[in-house]
Amino acid sequence: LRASSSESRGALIVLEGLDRSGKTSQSSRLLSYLEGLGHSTELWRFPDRNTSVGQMISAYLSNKSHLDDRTIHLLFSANRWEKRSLMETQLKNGTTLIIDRYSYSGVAFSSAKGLDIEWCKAPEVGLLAPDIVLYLDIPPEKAAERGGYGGERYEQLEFQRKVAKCYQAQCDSSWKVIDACQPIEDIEKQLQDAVLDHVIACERGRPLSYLWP
Ligand code: DGP
Ligand code: NA
Ligand code: NA
Repeated sequence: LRASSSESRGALIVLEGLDRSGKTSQSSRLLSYLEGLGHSTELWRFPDRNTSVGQMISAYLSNKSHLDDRTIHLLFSANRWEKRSLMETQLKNGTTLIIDRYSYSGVAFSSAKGLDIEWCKAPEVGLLAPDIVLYLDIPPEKAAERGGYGGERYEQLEFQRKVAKCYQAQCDSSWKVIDACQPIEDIEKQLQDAVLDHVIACERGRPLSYLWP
């Protein structure tokens, strides 16, 4: 007899970092790696701009609309909540999810505006907790030098400096911090090494947990 807590599932892998830290391209490489090993894997991102909430967020980020800081905070959170049940279904189906940004972005970007960190964390309570947070660590100045800041609302050096501090405030020993200034292939390899044990532990029945663990 197997307890339900020992059922096989996919892993929830989160990538975090400043804008231009390389999350998006590394997420794709990680997807190819895990698929290549035969693990059912999907790549998601937040904000998910395809939902109606996501379209409101997208309009805000591109400065086409203006919303109160707490209002937009709650919309970003709602955008994660609207995907929560599908997330759980997929994980229980055995699919590993790589997620480009999650609740830690929510807390970092809003507390960087001066909102209270506990207030920022509250609406995330009960979302699924990641099995591993991979933080692509880059000095804000280096990220800005990479260019390709697309001109969205938060893509400014001064603000990204504050966001970096707010990520640091959340970072603990459960995060895997990776120097994002290294060559792309080195980062890729370190991410691969960091996730594999978690994918296997989840396949062997590590129970799901919930924010904030
Ligand atoms: P991206 O699509 O990853 O470039 O994200 C768009 C921007 O939104 C980026 O500057 C990070 C920011 N962001 C992502 N998630 C959240 C969130 O939950 N809250 C806030 N305030 N900002 C977020
Ligand atoms: Na961006
Ligand atoms: Na995102």
